[in-house]
Amino acid sequence: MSLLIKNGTVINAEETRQADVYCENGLIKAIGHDLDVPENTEIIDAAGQYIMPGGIDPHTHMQLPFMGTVATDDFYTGTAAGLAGGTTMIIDFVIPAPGENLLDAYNKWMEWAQKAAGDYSFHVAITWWDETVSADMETLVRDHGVNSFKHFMAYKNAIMADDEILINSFSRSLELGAIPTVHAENGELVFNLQQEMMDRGITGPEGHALSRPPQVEGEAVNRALRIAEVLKVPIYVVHNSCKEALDEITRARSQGQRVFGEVLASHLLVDETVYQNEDWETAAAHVMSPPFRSSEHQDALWKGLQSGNLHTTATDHCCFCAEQKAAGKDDFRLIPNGTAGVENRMEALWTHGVNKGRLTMNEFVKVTSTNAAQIFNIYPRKGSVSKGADADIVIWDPKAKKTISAKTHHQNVDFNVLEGMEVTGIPSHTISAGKVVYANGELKAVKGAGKYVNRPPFADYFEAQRLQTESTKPVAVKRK
Ligand code: DUC
Ligand code: ZN
Ligand code: ZN
Ligand code: ZN
Repeated sequence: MSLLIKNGTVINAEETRQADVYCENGLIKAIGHDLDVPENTEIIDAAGQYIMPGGIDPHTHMQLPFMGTVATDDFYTGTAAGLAGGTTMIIDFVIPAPGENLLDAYNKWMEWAQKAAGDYSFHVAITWWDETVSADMETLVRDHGVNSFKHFMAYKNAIMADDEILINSFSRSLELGAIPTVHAENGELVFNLQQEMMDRGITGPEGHALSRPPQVEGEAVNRALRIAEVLKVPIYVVHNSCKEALDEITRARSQGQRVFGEVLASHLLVDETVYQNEDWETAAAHVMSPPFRSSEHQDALWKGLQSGNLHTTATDHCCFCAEQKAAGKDDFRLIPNGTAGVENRMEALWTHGVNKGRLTMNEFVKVTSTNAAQIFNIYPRKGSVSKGADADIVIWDPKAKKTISAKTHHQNVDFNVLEGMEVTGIPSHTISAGKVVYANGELKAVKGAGKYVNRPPFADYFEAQRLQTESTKPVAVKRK
């Protein structure tokens, strides 16, 4: 099985060059000109197009059991939709219920993911704490290729991690060479504000946004970063949606902390007015956490990406249809949180990032693929069009146009938060493990073709963190 992509321009995070790319047995075998290839090699002419590393979406929730229901895109339909949009790998979340054994949960998710059409990996959430959790974290890192642990600082009475859990788990992560990640919202404050909204008779989706103001997020980001600072552990903050969150990250980074920040394409492109929509269903379809914000926050987030204080773009892809959202008809607290996006992230970011000069093409590759690969330690196998890397590639037609719509998307959900958005710059072909899985509008995803990607523990910056910890350990005062 061999494939030659000819006449295109290779765009990596660090370089742009004219070259042909030859793939064989799932890997990139050669890059250059006038390559010698076997006779039966499939050829794609990419003249006028860009050859980029396939997108990595580091934040998805396929078939997540959540808030009394299950997200509608499963690992097959969700990864297939990703492939249609140039995303060739997802990092999803194993979320054990409090008290549930971590390895049991991991195995359950692994079984669900066997039908994935593209590559996948797992962050594992720490939702409770005891010695067995600590031991299972080690097993996950050592034997199962998990190098990141997620903490929900919101969702009180469900999966919320309090400070005790954060501190135990962050410390353990440092010992294991794994990176802690946080969903940063103050869950106690959200709980309190939700009750206040209900008491005021605000039962609709606008109550969702009103109970999660930016300060709720800023406080939690600050708390997580300060805990990480004291424990000297690197940290990754998922879905930063507001200036308050970004400001904390920027401050901590300027003080030398190893902090990484993620932003969702939807937070960059959809604003808070959606919750004022008079149509309940439309407003409810946008309920996700953190909620959409005002344009002032969106501007700040774009600048965060530009300045390098935010590193990755994701979707938090978590689909619920109208009938599922309807569970919260009389109480916004019961509307399942989540929106779709895995299919549209790259084209929307290209259109509103590259085409508007907010991102260079190389920066686009960084924030859609390379940075995630580096932060989660799978680079250069992923996130790079280079010899020896996995042949996960998107061939990008910068002139092609389409209009995003739930009527035509591949995501298994009846709503698209980017409905009606016209994009210029979309994939002409997506290649996964050296095979063409999407070509000129035709999806050829293969159920079960995706592979689990092991992510080894980090060596270098964890060693650096440990050295710092050693050299700054307090000592007792010597007394006579
Ligand atoms: N936020 C969502 O909107 N959905 C899934 C989980 C989350 O944190
Ligand atoms: Zn050539
Ligand atoms: Zn979250
Ligand atoms: Zn999420």
